[in-house]
Amino acid sequence: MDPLIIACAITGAETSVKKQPHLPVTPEQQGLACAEIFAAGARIVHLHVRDQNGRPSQSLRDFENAMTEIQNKAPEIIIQFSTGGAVGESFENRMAPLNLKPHMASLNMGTMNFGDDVFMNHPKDIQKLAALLIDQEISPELEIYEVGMLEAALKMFKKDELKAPLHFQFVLGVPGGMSGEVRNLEFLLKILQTELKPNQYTWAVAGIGRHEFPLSQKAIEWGGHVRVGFEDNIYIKKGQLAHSNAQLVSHVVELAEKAGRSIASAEEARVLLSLKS
Ligand code: KMH
Ligand code: ZN
Repeated sequence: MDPLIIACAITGAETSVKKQPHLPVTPEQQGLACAEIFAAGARIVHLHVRDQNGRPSQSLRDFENAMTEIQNKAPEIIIQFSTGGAVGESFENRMAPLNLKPHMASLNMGTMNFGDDVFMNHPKDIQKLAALLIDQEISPELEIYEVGMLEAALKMFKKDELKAPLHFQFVLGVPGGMSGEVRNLEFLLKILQTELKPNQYTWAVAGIGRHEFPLSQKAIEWGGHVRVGFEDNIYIKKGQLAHSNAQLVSHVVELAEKAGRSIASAEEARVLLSLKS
């Protein structure tokens, strides 16, 4: 089995400092968090940033400030920008920070209810962003919240609007998408295995809330990769807040060690994901 790539979504757009006091929101805090998660075993940071008032931001300047700190404190980490931002952000704003040329960027594969909101991803915008990422050699991570989005990604691949190797992130447990039951991951993987050749894709799972570690365990066992972090889950165990993103990463490393799966080095992660930049 390939070594395990752990990604960490350190901040997100929906998590608040009120709910998780250790949430990194300033560029300095995000740089420090990246040094800690990298030391713990994470190789990718999925990055949302905040403005000076702690509000979700898609401003290029805010991304630049965070990126500078991250590159100083964790020079080897793979930086993946969120292009999802916060619900309600215009697609134009969501794409703007890509001028900074991160290694990777998320590409959300469809529109969905997102809790009490609607997370808009118009097909035309998805196509436009996919083309931009290919052109700029920024590797897309395909964010899949339900099966229709996987079908949409496969259709785009067949039309050559997405290129192999594809990297899928199954984000399971968002109210409005598929729930975080293991059977849902199994179902999605069956489709991947039917439709694609093994060398055409890699996959990871991000379980929301209490689903984070049970789904991580399955990804470790089944040859996938894992995302954890305060964007998805703020607890280390039921009712106990995690004291850092790195604590969540360390827990996954322990699960991998118990299962006999090695952790990818930064270089191995770059090769497994065929990163160009
Ligand atoms: N904040 C969510 C509405 C992404 O980063 O690409 C969307 C999100 C996805 O977090
Ligand atoms: Zn995100």
